[in-house]
Formats: sequence, structure tokens, C-alpha cells
Amino acid sequence: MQRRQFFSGALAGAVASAAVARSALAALPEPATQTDADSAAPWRPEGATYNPVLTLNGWTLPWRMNAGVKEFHLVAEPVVREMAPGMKVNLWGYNGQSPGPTIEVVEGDRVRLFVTNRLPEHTSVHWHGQRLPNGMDGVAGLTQPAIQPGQTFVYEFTARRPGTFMYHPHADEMVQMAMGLMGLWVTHPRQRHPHIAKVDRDFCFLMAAYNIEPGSMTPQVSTMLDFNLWTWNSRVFPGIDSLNVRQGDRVRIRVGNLTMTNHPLHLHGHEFTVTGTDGGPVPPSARWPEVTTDVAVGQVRQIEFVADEEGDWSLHCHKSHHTMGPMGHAVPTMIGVDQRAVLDKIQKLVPDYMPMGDRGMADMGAMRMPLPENTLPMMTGTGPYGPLEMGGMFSLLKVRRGQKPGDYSDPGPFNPPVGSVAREWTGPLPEPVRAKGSPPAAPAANAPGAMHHHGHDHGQAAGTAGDHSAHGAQAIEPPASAAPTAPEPGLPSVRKPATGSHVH
Ligand SMILES: [Cu+2]
Repeated sequence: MQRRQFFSGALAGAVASAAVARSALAALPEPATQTDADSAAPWRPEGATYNPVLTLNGWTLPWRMNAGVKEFHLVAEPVVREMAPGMKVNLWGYNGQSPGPTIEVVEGDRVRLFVTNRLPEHTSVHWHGQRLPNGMDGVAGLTQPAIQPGQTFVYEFTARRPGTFMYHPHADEMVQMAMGLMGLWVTHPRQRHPHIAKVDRDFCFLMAAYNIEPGSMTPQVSTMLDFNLWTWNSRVFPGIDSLNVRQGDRVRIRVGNLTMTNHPLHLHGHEFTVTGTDGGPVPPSARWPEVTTDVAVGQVRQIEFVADEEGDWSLHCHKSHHTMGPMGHAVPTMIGVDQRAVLDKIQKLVPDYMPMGDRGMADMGAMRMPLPENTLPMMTGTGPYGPLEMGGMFSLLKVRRGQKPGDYSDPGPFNPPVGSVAREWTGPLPEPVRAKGSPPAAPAANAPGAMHHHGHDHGQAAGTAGDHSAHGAQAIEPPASAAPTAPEPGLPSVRKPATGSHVH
């Protein structure tokens, strides 16, 4: 689907009547816009020698070349962003979308950026992380007058450093960023750089947080800390596109943080290194392996790895309330509380009251609770095996052997090899090792794994025949090598991983 109005089209039509009719704006490139929330295919301008980035649920802003200068036109304006199917919000963005389009150039490029303000208040654009003349730094009041509504300003500088940067207003900043006014900037190295690897896939996204009352459509702009929507490119799970790669690809993910808190970004199934920040490439001697890296406020992190394990691997913020939807606040802890006794009384006062949370909150993932209009559930999403119970900053790295080079399309759910999926076990079990002095918990009435262990004869301590008849019919017999073995006598009951034991 063609979602963009490319400048290539505008260039070809420069002498067409439409351009004449717009003579008042003849000096300005036509502003390209985008409202579709799908990830646009990477944009490779003719003659480009770099591998372009894919902006998750976003796009790259086309430029026009004018006497050796790359000209961009950003329009700051109110936009409607679909955060996930079922929720649309009023934000401020650039060129039809929040965040704005990614600006993608090459080290040494001369760039000219026209910024038109169609917001109801003044603004400016700060080019976060760039080397530039002080007067191009975009701090309203300090380095330039603010851009008043209706005005167009021009910024011009040379993209001197390769790396990942951001752009955002430096005028009424708290309000304008709380409304989603921001974007990413990628400068590719002009030549082979000793600290910048060639990658097969290059993804980027920007983290933003919003506070939108359930049932409403516009962020509360005076919020300082208590945000309830944790977004990547102003999208939340399950509205965030997956990162689809070919097995063996070297993958780079560039992440900027313009929220008001840090986000420990965690990738499953692979180790990565941080190869760059908004300060530039990290020398290889200063890198170390991680599976989680913190992206603090106002920072950019580039992570890189070889995607050598097939599967659907979670990529998410490790703050668990950041992988939840907007209903996450003000839910009392009810674990272990039997609400049945008071339910009648509560429902007399609050007829819609639903008892929940007494066994944890996973019920929320499956429950179809009545929600205010335009509000996403707190925990949502469904995988091949059931509800995912996620929201917010969560997506998938999909690694597939059969993914074609350069093909970014979603390959669908992973089809794991037979026998490689965790499954219910109803055979004999080793006695669980317990902390000394803790009383055994009463088995939950609905827990199929409730154990009936007596004595210490591990070989025969399995559930009774009754257990097997209750839920053993569909049990999968594991391969012989996977059969649990009794701990060897004489070994300590708590073992360190170094012993090679598999008691977890
Ligand atoms: Cu987070």
C-alpha cells in the first residue's frame, strides 16, 4: 500500500499547475504526511549506499535535494493517533503523526529543515545530540524566538556525527512532549566506520508516556510522573508491530526515551551489546553482553545482536507496570482475600462490582470487563496458547529461517519443533526442596499440579492413581532423557547452578 506522498512525485511535478497555484509557498517543499499506523517499508532513496532504518509503526520523512542541500519540511500540528485497535487519542505530532517521521541522513549531509507551526501555541525544535551552530539548537527564548502559530522557521546545519538522535520542542516542553511532539533522527556513517557494524536489519522507535483517563481521548498535560500509557512510537501492545528478521541476521535496534522515567529494555533468547548512544558509537573495547539495558530519560541506546535463535521472542520494558494498559492503577491487592463473604454487601452498593484479583490478576487477561469507551484493557493480547496478559511497551522479535532478506512482513506465529514446548507433567516428581521451617502450602483447589507427596521415596512419590485419572489422559510422555531423576544422596538440598543440576 502506498502511504506516503513522496517528494520524488513533488519534484517531478514542480512545474505542474498545482505548484504554480502554491506560488506563495514555492520555496517550501510539500509537507509529506502519514496517518496510517503501520510500519512503512524502509525508504531507500536512489543512490543510497546505506541500509535504511525501519521505524516501528512509523516512517522516514522524504527530502528534496536543492543545490546540494537536503530539504525537509516538518509541520507541527494536532493529530489523531490510534494507539492500538480500539483506542484513538488526540496528540500533537509532525506531518500527520505522533511521533513525527524519522529524519534519515548521511554523515556530512547539509540539511535544511523548514518547520511550520500549526499548533495553537508557539513551539521550537531542538535537535537533540547534534553538533550544530548554537543558533540552530532550537531553545526558544535562548537561541531563537519561539515559532508562533502560523509561522515557518528554517534550521540549517551539517549532520556531523553518525548515530541516533531525537528531535523535540524546547518551548512549553512538558506540555508539548506530554502531547507526543517528538521524533527520531538517524545519521548513517558516510564511510566504513571502525565502530559501526553493517547490519541486515535496523529498527528504531521512540518511547513516550501519556496520561489519558479511561474513557477520554486527550492526555492530561499537567501530569509529572503518574502516566498510564507506556508507548513505543505512541503505540501500545498489541498495536506495536513485531520486529521480523531472518535467522542469522545482524540486527540493530535504536531506542530513544522521551518519557519521564527509565525503561530497562529486555530481549528474550539472545544477548546483545550496546553499540552506540546519542553520544556516538561505543568503542568495541567498552562493550559488554547484556539481555537488559536501561534507557534513562533523555537517552538513546543502540543494541545489536545476531538473531540466531528461531522463535517469537519477547522484547519489552522490564518494569512490569509498563507492559500494562491504562487500568493498572488503583487496583487493590486482593491476593489471598476471599471476597465471596463481602460480595453481596459490595454489590448492593456498587452493582457492577466484580470480585477479582484474589488469585492474582491474570483473570484480567481473559475477562471481558465492561470498559469505558475508547479504553484499552489492562492486560490483553492473545497468542497461540492463550492470553498474553500484556499491554504497553511489549512487542516480539520474530526470527525465522524462511524470512527473505529485506522482507519485513510479519511471518505469523512461530511453529515450534515437536517436543520443544513446555507442557503439563503428570508423571513422577522429585520432592520439591523447601526452605527450612516453612509450612507446606495447602494445595489450591483448582491447581492440577497439587501434589500428594508422602515420605521421601522420590522414585514413587508421584501423584496417586487418582491424580492420573483426573488429568492424565492427555498427558504427553516426555522423552526418556527428560525424565526427572531423584537427587543423588549426599548432595546438598540447595544446589548452585555451577553443579550442572537442573533443580530450579
Ligand atoms: Cu518502562
